Amino acid sequence: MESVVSSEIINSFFQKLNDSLKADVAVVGGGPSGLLAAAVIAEKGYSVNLYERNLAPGGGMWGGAMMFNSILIEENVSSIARESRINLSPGEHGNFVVDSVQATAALINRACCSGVRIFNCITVDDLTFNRNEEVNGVVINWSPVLQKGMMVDPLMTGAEAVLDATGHPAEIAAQLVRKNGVELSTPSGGVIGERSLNVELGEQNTVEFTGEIYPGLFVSGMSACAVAGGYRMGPIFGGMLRSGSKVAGEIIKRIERIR
Ligand code: 48F
Repeated sequence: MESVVSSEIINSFFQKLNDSLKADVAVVGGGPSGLLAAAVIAEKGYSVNLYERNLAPGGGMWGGAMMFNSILIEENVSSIARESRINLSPGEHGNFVVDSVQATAALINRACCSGVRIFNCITVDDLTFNRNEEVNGVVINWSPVLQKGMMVDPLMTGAEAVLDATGHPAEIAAQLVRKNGVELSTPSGGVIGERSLNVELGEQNTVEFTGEIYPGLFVSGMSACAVAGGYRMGPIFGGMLRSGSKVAGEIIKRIERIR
């Protein structure tokens, strides 16, 4: 019986890993914007891998603000929230107050139910290029391997579009510029870094700066703000959901264009 249990786990994981080697989309980071983008793209029938460095996807959404586990969502994002089965309670100024644990669990559930292949404990360490110097995949390794600094080579998986949803550090975009000296479609051509906090403009910037910053590489959420020099936002998550929804549409457009 013991070997049967192990065998079923090993077979199902390696089947999933093998199926993931050539996906339509690779999402890096399982915060709110990455989870929503992944779910929306998968719901349209595309294959999506989502890589999350930590044990639990969810990013910075679980803990609310300063670990008070409530967050706000604006009225104009209520339809996305309802589609995602996030429970909304009316707030005082036209916003909704949301339990951050329920909201995070709902986004993870939506991604899982839509067929997104979630790989937790795996870090995206680098990107791959095609002959036209466009991004066409990701380089992955077990998070503990990287955290321990072990000299173990990674594996690669192909994707027609890669989404950097890594939050404040914009890790993948920063890595792309640092290693390859390429120009991004930002005002400076590089990763500008996020500004200090402005709730209103931070929300706007997150959505406005969401999109393709280099052929094959997209940014969403705080990564979009950080890349383009946008304001940091507060514990309001509507912008994250709008960003995820916007980038999903743009990624699908790219895939349809290059096919
Ligand atoms: O930061 P994060 O929650 O991303 P987001 O969608 O949302 C931001 C908000 O949570 C909050 C905020 C709202 O006011 O400012 O911070 O922009 O989640 C990013 C996820 O990416 C993972 C990281 O562990 C986190 O769960 N991640 C970061 N780098 C990598 C990664 C990487 N190289 N490979 C895999 N996962």
